[in-house]
Amino acid sequence: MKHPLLSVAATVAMALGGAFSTTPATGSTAAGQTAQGEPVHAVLTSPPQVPAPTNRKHPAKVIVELEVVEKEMPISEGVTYTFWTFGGTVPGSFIRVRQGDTVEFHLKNHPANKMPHNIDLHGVTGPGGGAASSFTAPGHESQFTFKALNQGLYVYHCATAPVGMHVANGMYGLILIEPPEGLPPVDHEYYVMQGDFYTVGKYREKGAQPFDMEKAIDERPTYVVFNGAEGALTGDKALKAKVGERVRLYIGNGGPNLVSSFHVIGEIFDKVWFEGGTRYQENVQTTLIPAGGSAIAEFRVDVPGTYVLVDHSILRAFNKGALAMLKADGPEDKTIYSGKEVDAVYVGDRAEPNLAAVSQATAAAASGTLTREDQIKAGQQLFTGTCSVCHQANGEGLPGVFPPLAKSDFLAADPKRAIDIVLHGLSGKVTVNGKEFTSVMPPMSQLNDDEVANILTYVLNSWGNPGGRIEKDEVAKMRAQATRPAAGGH
Ligand code: HEC
Ligand SMILES: [Cu+2]
Repeated sequence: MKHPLLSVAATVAMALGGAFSTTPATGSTAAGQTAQGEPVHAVLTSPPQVPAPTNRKHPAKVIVELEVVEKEMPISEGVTYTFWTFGGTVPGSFIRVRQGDTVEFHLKNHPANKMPHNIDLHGVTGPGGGAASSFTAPGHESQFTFKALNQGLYVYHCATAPVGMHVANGMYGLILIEPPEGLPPVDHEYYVMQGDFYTVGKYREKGAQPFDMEKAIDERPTYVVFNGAEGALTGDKALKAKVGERVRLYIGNGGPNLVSSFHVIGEIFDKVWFEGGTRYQENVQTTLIPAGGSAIAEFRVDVPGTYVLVDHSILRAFNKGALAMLKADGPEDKTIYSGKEVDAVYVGDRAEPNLAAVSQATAAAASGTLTREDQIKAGQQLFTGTCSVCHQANGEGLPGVFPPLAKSDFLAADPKRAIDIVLHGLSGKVTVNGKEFTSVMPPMSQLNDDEVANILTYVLNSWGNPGGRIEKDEVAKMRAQATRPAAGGH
């Protein structure tokens, strides 16, 4: 209030605000509404489920009870991470209320937890979005009440210091504040939220992985995933729909650092309520979701198949985990799409949900009981989607383009040389089984030492190759000797 005249003008504008408002979408009309009827207990859901519409024609008092749970869960096959969660899942429980509702919010911090937490809901009008009123020590509960003034899809997150660490550990979720008339009905509503994670170990390095604050500050995530884990929504856990059905995705981005270029491979969004707001855009390929932001995307499934949800910053999808699936059953429509379904090559090892043998092999390696058979099984699963892309699943390669690994005399002549080929790639002329190849194999430097050892042991013991075994230490030694840049080719 520096200037008296300005402050008078502001007061007048505020007083007139309600009267001028013609659209029910803004907050001011909801401000005067009072809760009617008995208080309602909000039904919260775990991702990817979304609570049913409120189907209410009047504002109500809604009681929300959310518990913070710190727990170790898988972040990738054979990799665990200690997540801090709202409701036991990452992202946290989905909350659904109606514009004009009065929300009595209870935040509980489980007594077994180690850290204090609070909650900042972006759908709350008030200091800190509730954070200032919800600081809660382990074994305690806080309560505050807010009016849901503005409709929209809002992120909520923990805002306890160090905020970045709390968010990086998975402390975020979505709250939908429905417009008074509700949203148009659809066949399926799903809850998908992206997050970036920072572990001390490399991508897919097995075991319990601690948080790496330095990587987080540098914004160099080890994992970028949907719904808290690589593979949370692939294979048997894929989202489902049938041809002809309408699907609505409530998509959030918890960050803490990255912006998401959200895309569904093979679909076009009929509508996107961009930024989780009131208006929608139509016919969208990729929608940008800021950290701490959201979008609602809707599409009709016209042909059957597997649709792949990705962050189109595409290395995040194929090398950091930001890949989910929606599987649609139903009759084909050749007038829309001709066929050849599920591109296993495109989707890579995520097409096969089962990487269990890989973690078994890692566990066996840790306990010193790793057998050649363990390695072969793990290697087979890793070969799919990595080497099979070029050398084919049966190891036969493609004539004139990719040399065979099956009965390869080149491989048999010096099996250890294959370690170098996988780590650093191969180019120039090679002769395999009497046929010349002058092509380029890129370095597979994203694979860790275990993975290279297992894949090569599998190759050596398949398709009539001479057998034998490659050990992790041999790979480590070869990697350390590298004079060429790991991903440079040449
Ligand atoms: C992007 C395609 C591609 C991928 C993926 C790929 N390779 Fe290759 N690979 C090639 C090409 C091309 C050559 C021949 C290079 C040349 O002409 O100099 C080759 C050569 C080889 C050779 C030596 C020749 C032979 O047939 O014995 C081995 C061994 C080999 N690859 C193993 C692997 C393994 C194991 C993987 C998975 C970790 C893999 N490759 C992934 C394309 C690929
Ligand atoms: Cu927290």
